[in-house]
Amino acid sequence: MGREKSELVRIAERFDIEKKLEDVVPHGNGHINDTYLVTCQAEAGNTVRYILQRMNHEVFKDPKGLMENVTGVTAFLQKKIRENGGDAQREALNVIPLREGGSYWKEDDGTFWRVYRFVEDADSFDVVKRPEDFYESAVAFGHFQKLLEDYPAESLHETIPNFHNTIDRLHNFKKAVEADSAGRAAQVKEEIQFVLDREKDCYVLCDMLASGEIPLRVTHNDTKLNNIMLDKKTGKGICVIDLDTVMPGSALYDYGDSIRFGANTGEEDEKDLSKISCDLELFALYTKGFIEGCGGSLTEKEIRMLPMGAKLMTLECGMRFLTDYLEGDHYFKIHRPEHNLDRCRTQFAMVKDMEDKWAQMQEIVEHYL
Ligand code: ADP
Ligand code: GN1
Ligand code: MG
Repeated sequence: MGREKSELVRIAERFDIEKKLEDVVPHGNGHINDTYLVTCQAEAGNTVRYILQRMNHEVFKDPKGLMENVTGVTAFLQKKIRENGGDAQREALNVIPLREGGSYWKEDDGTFWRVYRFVEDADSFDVVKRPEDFYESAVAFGHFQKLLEDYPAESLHETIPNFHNTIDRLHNFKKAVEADSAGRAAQVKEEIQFVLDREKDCYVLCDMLASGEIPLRVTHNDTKLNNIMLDKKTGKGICVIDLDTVMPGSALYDYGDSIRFGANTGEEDEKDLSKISCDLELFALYTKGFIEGCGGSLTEKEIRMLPMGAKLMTLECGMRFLTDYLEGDHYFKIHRPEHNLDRCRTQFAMVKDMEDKWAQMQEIVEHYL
């Protein structure tokens, strides 16, 4: 992250936070933004914490539009939470405005910054430690989508165009193979072939959305387990975070991306591929929780397609990691030279395992039809 603490303090103090700032430290394991935890002392003597984030404007080319989405969606969620008797300061993200007004700060160096209230007494996990946590995350992600059912979708900016357009991702992948700008293609022939063998799959969800067979909804689009805060006391999914990609999409994206990350028996960047598989118990638990959380809003076709959602989101993510590796690692943060390649390999191993378990996955889902 490489920023001086004094610089971070100066940026944080532009926002309407408690006056006595005590510390700013790097926080979390996101692949996109730079995240910091800000600790302040309130006048009453209690500690108040915030999240300071540098938005990645290479990834999100329109930070203004992005923040319009975030302020719109969080205000909408807060209103619904209040109407249902909930705590809107905790159950939705709260954007802390600038002292001078506005939801984000642009530094002279062209970087973009924002501050959220820190969701206290809650954890976000990088791996499933207890199956019930995964179940609760499913209920919360399903419910999140249900809450946004009547959000005015036309008002949302497309923060990353074609984000889960798997056909477009496939085209970009092929371009990256062709260009081979980092000179790495020869070294990953097997991985390239893995995608080419599954080209047809890449069309399935896009075609169904285009024909209207499955509906376009307002979705989160980045539903990995560390994008939800689980209440330390109750274990419930208290707050969905990382709202940068809330856009029109398919319920199958949200469901699928959670399975991709959380139902994997290994970590996203595990080097030992014998540790990677799709845990069918976790798959079944998440399926149950997500369908419940969606509160009856999923169509029969969507439920039938859940296994395909899981497989395609995993294939797509692996293809994105491989594309980034081929292009010289400019998109996802990496912490070692072959990090993106390792990530790609876990995703493809997960896809392969899902293919082997396809009949069982379908059987689990059919239970809900
Ligand atoms: P990225 O887009 O880089 O993934 P996130 O918004 O997901 O960034 O933030 C990274 C991590 O910081 C999250 O996984 C979570 O652990 C933590 N985090 C982010 N926002 C909050 C918040 N409001 N309260 C508590 N923790 C948060
Ligand atoms: C990124 O931002 P983060 O770390 O929650 C990425 C997702 C990928 C994920 C893979 C905006 O999520 O699409 O599925 O990494 N987010 C963006 O771990 O590209
Ligand atoms: Mg995140």
